[in-house]
Amino acid sequence: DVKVFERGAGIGGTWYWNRYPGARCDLESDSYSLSFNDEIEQEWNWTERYASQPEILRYVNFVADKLDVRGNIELNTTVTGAVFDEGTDTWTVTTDTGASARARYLVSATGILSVPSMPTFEGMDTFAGEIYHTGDWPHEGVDFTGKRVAVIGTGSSGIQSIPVIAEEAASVTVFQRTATFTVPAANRPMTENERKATKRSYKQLREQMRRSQVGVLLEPGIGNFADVDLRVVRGELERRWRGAGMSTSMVLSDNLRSIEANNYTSQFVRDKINEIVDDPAVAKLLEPHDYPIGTKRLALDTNYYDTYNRENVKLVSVRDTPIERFSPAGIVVGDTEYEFDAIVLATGFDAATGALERIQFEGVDGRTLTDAWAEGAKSYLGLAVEGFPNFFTVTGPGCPAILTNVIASIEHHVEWIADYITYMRAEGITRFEATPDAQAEWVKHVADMAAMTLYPTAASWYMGANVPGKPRVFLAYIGGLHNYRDRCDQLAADGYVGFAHASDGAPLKSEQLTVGA
Ligand code: N01
Repeated sequence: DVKVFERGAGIGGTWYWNRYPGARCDLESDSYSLSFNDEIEQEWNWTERYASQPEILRYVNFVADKLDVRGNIELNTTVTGAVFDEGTDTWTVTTDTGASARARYLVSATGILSVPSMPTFEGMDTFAGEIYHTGDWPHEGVDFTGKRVAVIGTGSSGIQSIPVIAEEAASVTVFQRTATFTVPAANRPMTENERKATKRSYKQLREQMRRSQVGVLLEPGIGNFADVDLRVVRGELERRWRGAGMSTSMVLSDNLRSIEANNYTSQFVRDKINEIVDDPAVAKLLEPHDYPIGTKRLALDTNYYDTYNRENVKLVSVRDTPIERFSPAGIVVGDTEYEFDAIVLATGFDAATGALERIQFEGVDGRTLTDAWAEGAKSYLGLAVEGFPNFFTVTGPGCPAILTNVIASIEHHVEWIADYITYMRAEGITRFEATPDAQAEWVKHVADMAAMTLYPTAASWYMGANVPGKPRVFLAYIGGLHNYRDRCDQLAADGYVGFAHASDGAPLKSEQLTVGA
């Protein structure tokens, strides 16, 4: 018996909200899709190598209809609070519509990148034109024809939207604080033969994905920097640049552990930028130098660097001289006022913890999740939080999801949670809770693993570094989906090691609850 509350007027989460021009997935369509239902796999036809946002949203709706789950979902409903009652081992959930629900289990599926990070520039409310955020794009679309458009932010969302907006707008001015590494997506239509071949091999493909480091099949590295002939590395980088997507930065096996290896790969991309961009001064500004390649999410683009060769596109670096304020006419940087009709904020998200911390969760003794995470998010396996019994977090902080094909991680979590609930019902358990020791050990393990890599050297959203005041904690387990799955399976087989159980709650009819669709 499942009740789902969803803030949106429709389902789809990320793919419901992020409707900015050029939005598409950076993992291949046949990998970035659900694996648990043969009929869905066989009936759905992906049209492009990397699916666009509208196509993924159509897919989500196709799945919901196929599985007939819409009846369980209450749309247009924002969960505001959830309080655990120790007398009955139940959660009571409250919402902004007045609807509420009581349930034995509470499952958050509120997403990793679901709360747009809104900058607070002085004078924002005085700007006479329109302001849009890529993560909350108007559903009716935006017509930029003839408009002077500013884009602030050059992460994946900026990198995808800038080339498309530039084709339509009179002019585009990009305000870049940190140059991002991006590689060509080499997107193209899928052929009927490719679709047939994938459908025939889905079973093996999915199994390989589950047993992989990142939940998707990428080309392996060819060796460590110290051991390989650099002419071979260069040749392989050139080959992968033409269409290997995420694998492009992984030619050197130690790319995320050795700064020498990483420098080599980073320089290859910088050389490419200089080959593509006509104006050497613009190319110089576009060269990323602030972090090792791969320690922030690698972007996949379509014509991003080429776009800076267009007459109507201008790049303004705000690295050394930040945006001072918005004015009625536009944006002021230093002594210059730039005038615009519209400003696009591609400024990212309050990732991983943002959506959860906006709900007033009260666990044991009335302690809130915000208090529990005041010094940084802590969780056991990214699935449960000490002090918050009967509460599961799908893709919670400390699980591998951020660094993987998120669909593969979500499927693992959902299956594991369902198995655990089945186990508890069979055992007559009415309450589970992560133990303090298990959580502390996991948090330390996640941090130790991250410290073995270059990841913590980047001021990334993986570290919470993009949100002013957010504690800097590496929010993902880098040990790989395969190892994580093994660990979760083993502790389940051993009787759910690391969880405390009790069996004294009052019996409930309604037992499961999910927030987020
Ligand atoms: O957000 P981001 P995003 N003044 O945080 C800049 C996924 N995704 O929405 O780096 C000036 O990466 C900020 O600058 P800096 C993917 O996982 C996937 O682009 O903080 N600039 C940065 O350039 C991705 O990693 C897909 O110095 C300011 C940008 O805004 C994640 O979502 C597509 C600023 C934010 O970049 C987030 O990507 C899109 C300020 N005050 C997204 N504040 C695909 O599947 C922020 N910035 C392809």
